[in-house]
Amino acid sequence: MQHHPRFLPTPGSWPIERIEARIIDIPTVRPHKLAFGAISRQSPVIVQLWLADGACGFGEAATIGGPSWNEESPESILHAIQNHLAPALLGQPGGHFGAALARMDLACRGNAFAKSAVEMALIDAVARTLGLPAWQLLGGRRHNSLPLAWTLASGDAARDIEEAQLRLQQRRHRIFKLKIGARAPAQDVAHVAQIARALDGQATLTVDVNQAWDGATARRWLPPLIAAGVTLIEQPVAKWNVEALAMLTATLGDRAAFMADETVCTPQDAMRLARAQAAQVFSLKVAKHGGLLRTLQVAAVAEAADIGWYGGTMLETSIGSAAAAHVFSTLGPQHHGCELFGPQLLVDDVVGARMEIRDFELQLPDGPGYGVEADIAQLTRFDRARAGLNATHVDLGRRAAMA
Ligand code: MUC
Ligand code: MG
Repeated sequence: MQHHPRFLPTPGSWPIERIEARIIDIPTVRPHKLAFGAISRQSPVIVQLWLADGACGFGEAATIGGPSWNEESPESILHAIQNHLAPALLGQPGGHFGAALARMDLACRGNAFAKSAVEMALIDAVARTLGLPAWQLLGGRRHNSLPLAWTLASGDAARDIEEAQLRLQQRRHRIFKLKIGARAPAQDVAHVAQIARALDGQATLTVDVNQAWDGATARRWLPPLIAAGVTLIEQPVAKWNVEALAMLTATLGDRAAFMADETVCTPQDAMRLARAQAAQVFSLKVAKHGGLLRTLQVAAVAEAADIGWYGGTMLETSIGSAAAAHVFSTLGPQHHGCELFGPQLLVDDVVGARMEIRDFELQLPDGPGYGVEADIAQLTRFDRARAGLNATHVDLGRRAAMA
């Protein structure tokens, strides 16, 4: 009987030869204030993965405020990659993405952000060795551009209004997401209403409460926010509080759309939310889902359950943002745009040319891999190991002072 090798060698299946990861620290253009504190820099983990033919791909996982947004931090991501995920993949065939994910799952439970950075670099490397844009490996492109939101989170209404007006004038953004939940709800409502009045119908407004409210607070304070002009409400309650999210969707969902963020990570989370009819939109983020392929799985549950999608961000550089743009470009029409504005919030970037923003839309990149070219000199410049920075991520002082 003829012997069949388990994996037939194909150009995309060169073995994985080397995986390196580093933390880079890049300041933000202004303090970015969220319910849990203020950040003044981003510290993404950048992964570089080489196949045996020399092709090299890049991946990224960014957290917000170290382990403040969810459990993983840049340091835990780096540790998981160096000690568990990279050893599990070395020597494995590059193009077998599902098998690579399964090996990473065996080597390491959870750690979705860490896995996403490795998988992102793997798909980039394989796409590059095949000379294809990544979207072609992810099901094919359905969008060439997507409406691009900007987050107003300076904490100061006058500054937020100035920022929004400039971006409207530049024809860059007309969807604005306001971060609330750090102050008393009445103050948040006044802040949002002031901005809504100033923008007077020129923009669409979203609020992101980042889990800060309990169900009763949300039920009490969301109606005045909706009356002020907010049309999309993101993660008003704790990630575990699916019952409250379902109650809000049932009672207020005809006046504004409710979007799940922290509460929808795995495909199983997506199923639970769909069954509970707890959200009308899912914010999709490559990192929290554990990679591009699992983003497609969560998006598939959304589509099957008549739930819309939104292209979320963890404020990545242009590497992670372009990878997300590729997967979002393959999704269906029931969307609320995207917020891949991370590069604009950072003082500098780690690629040659950034993705273009034109007529309020992000132009989804083409070209091999994710269509952006990593700049090694910039990666070296911001490398934490070289700069000797510590691991402080979030200014909790402001929050503590308000408690
Ligand atoms: C989040 O929770 O959505 C996305 C945009 C932004 O300003 O913060 C993030 C995190
Ligand atoms: Mg959010």
